[in-house]
Amino acid sequence: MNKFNIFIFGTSIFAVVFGTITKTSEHNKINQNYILTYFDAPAVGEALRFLLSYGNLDWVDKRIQLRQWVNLKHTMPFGQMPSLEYDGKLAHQSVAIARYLAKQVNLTGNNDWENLEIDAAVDTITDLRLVLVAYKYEKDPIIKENKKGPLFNVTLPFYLERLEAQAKRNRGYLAAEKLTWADLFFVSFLDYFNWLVNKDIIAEAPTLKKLNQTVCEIPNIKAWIQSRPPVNFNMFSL
Ligand SMILES: N[C@@H](CCC(=O)N[C@@H](CS)C(=O)NCC(=O)O)C(=O)O
Repeated sequence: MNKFNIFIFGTSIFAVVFGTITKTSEHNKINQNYILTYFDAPAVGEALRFLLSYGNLDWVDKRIQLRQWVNLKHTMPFGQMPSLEYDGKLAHQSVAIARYLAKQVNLTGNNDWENLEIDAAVDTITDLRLVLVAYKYEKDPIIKENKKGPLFNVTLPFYLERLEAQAKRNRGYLAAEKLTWADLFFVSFLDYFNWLVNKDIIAEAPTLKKLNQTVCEIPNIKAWIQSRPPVNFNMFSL
């Protein structure tokens, strides 16, 4: 090897080493953790916290107080939370995020039809949530009183009888005859639903009660429930 070749060889080694260092430090700049941003409440964010905990993923639980929200709202893709940050990217829409996380933690169906059943269960739970929220936040006391009978005597039994039957048909789960993200989604909402209507909505649904117990006893979920900040719904009582 003459002097020139040694120079070229040395330069190449330097380029490779330097390039690798540069790439690594750029790579390190990108945050590989998931950052879940939501209000300091369960509601629409809790299903995502359940899924991140279930999969033991590396995640940050970023909780926003109402007084901070005014300065943060414009940073969210559609002005709402939750959002999920990952690898320099920002996602929104809780159900889309939940479906993505379910894929990461293997809580999806085994085929397209099972995934359809899971999606339908999740959409049904969202339909129920919207009914309960509309009742809870009805400002006109007369309209609220008029909604009470139909909600408690017709709508809630309608949903719960069907969800109970669905769980019975699916070996105790909401879809696909196995534990899926629909089950975590449902159980994550239960405390919130009960708070919205001030009653235990699954009190007379033994299969759903068992499902609640099954999900809450999954070790990673149990650990999350035990370690999470105190549950606070009142921040939504605007
Ligand atoms: N479809 C959206 C709804 C999100 C949503 O309604 N977020 C509410 C909190 S639960 C929010 O950000 N409210 C504050 C605001 O709109 O300024 C999702 O599921 O992510």
